[in-house]
Amino acid sequence: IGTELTTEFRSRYGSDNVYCTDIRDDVSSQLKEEGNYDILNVLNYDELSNFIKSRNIDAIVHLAAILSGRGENNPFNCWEVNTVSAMNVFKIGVEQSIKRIFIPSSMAAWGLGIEPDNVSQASILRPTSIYGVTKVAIERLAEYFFLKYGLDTRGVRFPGIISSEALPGGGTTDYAVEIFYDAIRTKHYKSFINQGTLLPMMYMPDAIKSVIMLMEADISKLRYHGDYNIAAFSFAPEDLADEIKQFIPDFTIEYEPDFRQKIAESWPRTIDDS
Ligand code: AKB
Repeated sequence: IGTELTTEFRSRYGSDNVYCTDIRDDVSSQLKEEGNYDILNVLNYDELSNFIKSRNIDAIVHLAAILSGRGENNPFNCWEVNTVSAMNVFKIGVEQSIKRIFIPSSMAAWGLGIEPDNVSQASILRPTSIYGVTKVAIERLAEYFFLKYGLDTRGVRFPGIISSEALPGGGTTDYAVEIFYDAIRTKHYKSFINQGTLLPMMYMPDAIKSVIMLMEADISKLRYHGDYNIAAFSFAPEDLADEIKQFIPDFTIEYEPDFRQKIAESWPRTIDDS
């Protein structure tokens, strides 16, 4: 998300007014060359705080996180990376009177006890992945800091996001991006998500638009803080394979579900974002 959001922010607000950071240096050369780009560890409170203060930053979009698939390899590390970094952002938000913060939540916030179709804003949040647990914690912290200090944090519960610009990064919905690369490279895809597993998805430009619309909205219009339901469309792996076959007729798909299948099955099939 950060890759494409940075490009959009630079064109809307001017490159000099946008600071893009990552812990890694292996991002696209476009990101590095077309504006500010710095290496930063969001778990290091002092480093983050000084960075924000020295540049007079007044709004933060915090996207660093370990996603649902990778999170299961080391739940303790996932908790640390996702929640400690968010807590650093909340603390700096309060201390430096940051005007607005965006931290995305995810459909991973749902799990046990939901109606899988048209899951509502108020549905119970009992995630089964550690990533989902961190997202629920961050949603609730966003609300808490708003009530306590008036800190303006906003967020949406993103479905799987499909980008043509950046590779997926350790999520359960990664299959829906990987499939295109394998279709072009080998005309075959081995899906770790099973046939018939319907999941909510969204095209990246729509996700970017949602962040901008929410960030620019007047606070008086907001009823929620870090946890707006948002939806686009839902499909299963075979639906995507059928579409790809229209362009690559000899494309084939096989199914070899792994541990991510269980995570996918705990998520809603469709989301009510009314
Ligand atoms: C993941 O699969 O972990 C993410 C998400 C739904 O938040 N794409």
